[in-house]
Amino acid sequence: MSIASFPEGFVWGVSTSAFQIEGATSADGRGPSIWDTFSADRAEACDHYHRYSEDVRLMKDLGMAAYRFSVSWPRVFPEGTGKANQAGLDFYDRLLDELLAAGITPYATLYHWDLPQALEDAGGWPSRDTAHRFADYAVAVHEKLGDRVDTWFTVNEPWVAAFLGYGSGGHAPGRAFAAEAFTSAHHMLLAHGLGVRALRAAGASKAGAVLNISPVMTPAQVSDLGRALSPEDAEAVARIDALANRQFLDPILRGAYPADLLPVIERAAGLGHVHDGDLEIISEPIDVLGVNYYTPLVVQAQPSEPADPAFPGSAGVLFCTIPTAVTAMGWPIVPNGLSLVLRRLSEEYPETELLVTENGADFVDVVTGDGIHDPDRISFIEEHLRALRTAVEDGARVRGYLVWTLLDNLEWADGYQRKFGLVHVDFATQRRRPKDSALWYRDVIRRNGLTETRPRRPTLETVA
Ligand code: PNW
Repeated sequence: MSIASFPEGFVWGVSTSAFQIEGATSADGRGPSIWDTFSADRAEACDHYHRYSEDVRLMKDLGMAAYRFSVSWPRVFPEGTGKANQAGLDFYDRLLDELLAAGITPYATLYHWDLPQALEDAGGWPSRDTAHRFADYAVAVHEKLGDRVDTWFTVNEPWVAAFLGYGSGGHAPGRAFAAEAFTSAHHMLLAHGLGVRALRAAGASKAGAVLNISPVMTPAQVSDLGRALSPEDAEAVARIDALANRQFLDPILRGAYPADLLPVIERAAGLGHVHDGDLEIISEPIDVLGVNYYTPLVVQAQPSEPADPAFPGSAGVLFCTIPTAVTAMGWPIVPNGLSLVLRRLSEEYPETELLVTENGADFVDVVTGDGIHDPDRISFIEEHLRALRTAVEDGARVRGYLVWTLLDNLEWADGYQRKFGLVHVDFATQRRRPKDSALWYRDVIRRNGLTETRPRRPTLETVA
């Protein structure tokens, strides 16, 4: 049996986030977050707050080397400011002890979208003060957990948090104003930079950002639709790439907003929120860039198209559906988008080490008495791992891969119907059962590689 192996020391694991699994939303003094307000009465999630031991045991049995979790800000600062709530921090203390006893390396994310409601009431991310409160919070968490966590991530996917939270309103806090989305994005970048500085000053050994990076393609690039790539298409691709990707990459890794994005920001929000010195803070060097990859954005020029509120400034750009297999959520499955992203990042930002911090998919699983069958998830992960391996062969510096996610969980505005887990959760009983994909992933980890060559899902021709 031939094995497509991965580099020695390649880190295998899973990612989760606090609000999506913990539940226990008022335990031990936790305050409300914007997601409690936005999706009231659904927050028991996986009751991980009480079942973390079982969940760590599951990860151990599956052979996970690393676990990326997020800390719930409103557990630590129920009112957003003031004195840290030790009872809330104690939960992560217990979790870390359990992880380390199981031989699993913890990666901690500080902000995975659960802003304390009190900070939203005081202005939320459109307010600059929130970035400073984030730095205070980073210090408090590091003080308690810094002896056992050596890799820290600041803000998860600022594009989603800023542009779905304050631009389209599809995510908490449900506001829909382009100006607020841009100022929120800047303040999340500032929070990242202030957080990295604070973590370093406190002695953290590795700190980084997690960005949702999508390759942006035109239909002419991903398939032959009989339409040549026009200069207008190329401009549409560049505009969406600036909004989705370079808006975050360039300030963090180059200390400047992309020149082609500045007029777009200025038209929507002015530039008064970008203070002198901010970009210097935001570009504080990082050790690792977390890459979340799910699906590409596919666009072409279409003059009559109105702007999409999640992409202010996108008038004249059509977001296209492409004839490829999709997940249950309807997200196109394009594995070599991951190769493109990893190659591009290692070419454009060669100093930065990469870690795939999220990749995964929701499917309709077949639940039977003898197991949970999810062949589509196995194919999805396998194809993305082959794509990752290709990028590594081409020289990309990728230190590991974390599946999104360990457990079926609370998928934000979509609630419980979306199943991204390697492990099935029966929400009536909280019973956990590993799916076929979990067992398959365990074997990949054991041999540090893939074996059988499965028939590949027919994919579109791409530029990769
Ligand atoms: C990521 N989009 O969210 C998050 O980091 C996870 O918490 C989430 O559960 C997972 O992916 C699956 O959705 C995204 O609209 C949410 O492009 C929305 C988008 C991308 C990522």
